[in-house]
Amino acid sequence: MKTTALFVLFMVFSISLFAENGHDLWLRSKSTGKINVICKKTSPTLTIAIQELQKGWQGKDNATITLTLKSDKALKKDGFKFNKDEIQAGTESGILYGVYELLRRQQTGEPVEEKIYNPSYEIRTLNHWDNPDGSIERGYAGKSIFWRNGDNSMTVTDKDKDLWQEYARANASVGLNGAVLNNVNASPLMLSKEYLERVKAIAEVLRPYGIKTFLSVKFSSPSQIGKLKTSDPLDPEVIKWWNDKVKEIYSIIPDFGGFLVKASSEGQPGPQDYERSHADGANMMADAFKPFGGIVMWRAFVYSPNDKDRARQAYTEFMPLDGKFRDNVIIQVKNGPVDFQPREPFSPLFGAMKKTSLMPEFQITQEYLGQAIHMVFLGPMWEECLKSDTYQEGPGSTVGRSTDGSIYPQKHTAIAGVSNIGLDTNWCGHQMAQANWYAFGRLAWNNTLTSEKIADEWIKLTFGPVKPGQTGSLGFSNDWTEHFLVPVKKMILESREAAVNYMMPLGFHHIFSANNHYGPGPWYAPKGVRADWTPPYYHKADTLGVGFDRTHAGTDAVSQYHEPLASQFNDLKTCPEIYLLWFHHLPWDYKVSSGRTLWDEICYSYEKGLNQVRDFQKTWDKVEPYVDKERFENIRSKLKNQCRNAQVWKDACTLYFQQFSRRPIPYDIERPVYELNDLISSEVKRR
Ligand code: GCW
Repeated sequence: MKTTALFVLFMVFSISLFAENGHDLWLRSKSTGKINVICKKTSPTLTIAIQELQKGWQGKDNATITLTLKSDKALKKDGFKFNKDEIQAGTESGILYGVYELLRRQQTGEPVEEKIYNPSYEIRTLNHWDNPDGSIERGYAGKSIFWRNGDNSMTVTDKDKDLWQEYARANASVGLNGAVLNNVNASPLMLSKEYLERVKAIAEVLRPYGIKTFLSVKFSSPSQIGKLKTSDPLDPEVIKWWNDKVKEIYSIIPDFGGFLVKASSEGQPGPQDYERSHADGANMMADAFKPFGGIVMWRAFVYSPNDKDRARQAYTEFMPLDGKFRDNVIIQVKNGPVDFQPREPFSPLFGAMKKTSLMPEFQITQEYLGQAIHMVFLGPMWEECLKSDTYQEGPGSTVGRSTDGSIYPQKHTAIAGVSNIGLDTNWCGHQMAQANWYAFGRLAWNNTLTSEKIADEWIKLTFGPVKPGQTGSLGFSNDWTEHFLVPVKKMILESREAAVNYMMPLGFHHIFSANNHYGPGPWYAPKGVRADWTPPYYHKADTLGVGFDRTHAGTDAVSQYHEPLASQFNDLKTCPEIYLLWFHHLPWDYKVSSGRTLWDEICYSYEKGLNQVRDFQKTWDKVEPYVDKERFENIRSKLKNQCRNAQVWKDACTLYFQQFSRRPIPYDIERPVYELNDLISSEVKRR
């Protein structure tokens, strides 16, 4: 008897913990019952919706669901409504999103509330920084799924199509509806006939999942591939070239989304090469799109080497252009004023440009957050940004509300995330990094969701037991919830703050080594490298103190924020401590709120971050019985690496800054285990 029970228990475990390589993402769940679907229309999208219901149904056996295409004034494009046993939407993609929402609710055990679900943004897009040769700028999960090098680089294989379909499905399942297929540092090649044919093939696979394709373009394309003498946006031949190109694209891809443009930025060509403004450049392209309904996403990521404060420049360049852009131009603004740092205050452009559509750009790929080695859940970072109050139209004018059409009547609303996926089997390099793809999609759909809610869903879908009968609302046993969900969720939710602590606490930013943006390099300042590409420009440490003075007495970047923020950031008494060294240059013995000196607090923060990672390791080891071996080991070995690197960060930064502070590392924290010189020389070798 006893042996049989043990055997049954063994079977249950071996079934629910079968090896998983992570390729199925958060879409692992299988149907446990039969479902009848009534749908009067047929189409590729509706067929997918029906099949998804059949594949994933976890509700009452033999239930009937009706899919109804019917508009309703309260339904936005892509929105849907749950009525009793019915999903109603005005568009086919709305039906598909309704299906995914219903299935997610079944799988995570959430009630299916009968109400309307509308997306926060009209365009919810991934930006792929993929190059035509298949490499990916700041990609850490293998090569591009879209492009490759070699003789057959343009041949579309069945394998390509299968992968693109899986990609499309994953995106649609979280509500994403756009994909920019190539790097913003764009190759003009992308607009050639050959490449457009491949874009067409990709678009065909993505289309039934409601996903539109977009391309990044190089501003100098008319002169580079069009053989024109200039790419001046006001030149009639240039205007004609772009008009013809856009027309050609629509003849190949009739539902093409539009262009993403990085111009007059980091050495990329742009309108400023011809003494024209960003508005001249963007509007010229926007006019070409007008007849087709396409849009131009124009990036505001600009900074010149000569300015004394990089953080001020996007605002300085773009504010005078407010109101000068066509209504099918959206200015794409990174969350912070510098560059996807572990922590930045929000970009002051949000809410400030009142007559121009603005869209947030987040970075899913962890360029500055440990790449595919560190576990850093970015939900809390994006939530922090979206919920930041700009005060532009009084309290409550959050970044989210000032970009999603709630406050300003934008013709188009959009949000972009720089993708973290590649050809790696698990898509993202790190199993946990899948959570960031998921979180971006969920926030793009609903920018008021909490990270806690998103983490909860993702963990249940990604690690929940999958044995038939064990999923769904009844599927999460108390044991699993207590010993897996709760600790893993806590760990994930803490991970971003931990990264800030062991990398750049208290408002430090951009103190990375060289251009790889992985490890610490507060010392990095070789001769000949642009000052604003070296950390001393940002930390400004000397024997008197540390930090960037952006107050009225300094570069006055604080004035770009609406009151009461300008005063709050300017005044040491009210500046949030998380932004202390972002806005202030302070003496080492300045007293922070804990009562410690600034120097001691810096050391304690690094120590805290490192200890947090050590705790993550302990948490993860304890959940071993609840995870399949492959994914367990992947995460365990990554955490080990993360811990070693957190130690490097702590030692490098405390020892480096100690040269200026000339104070002891507080005696009750662990002593450094590395020598500063060794860290510097090993970093120099890696450059
Ligand atoms: O974060 C920086 C990156 C560049 C990137 C640039 C941008 C695509 O280091 O690799 O280029 O931002 O966003 O344009």
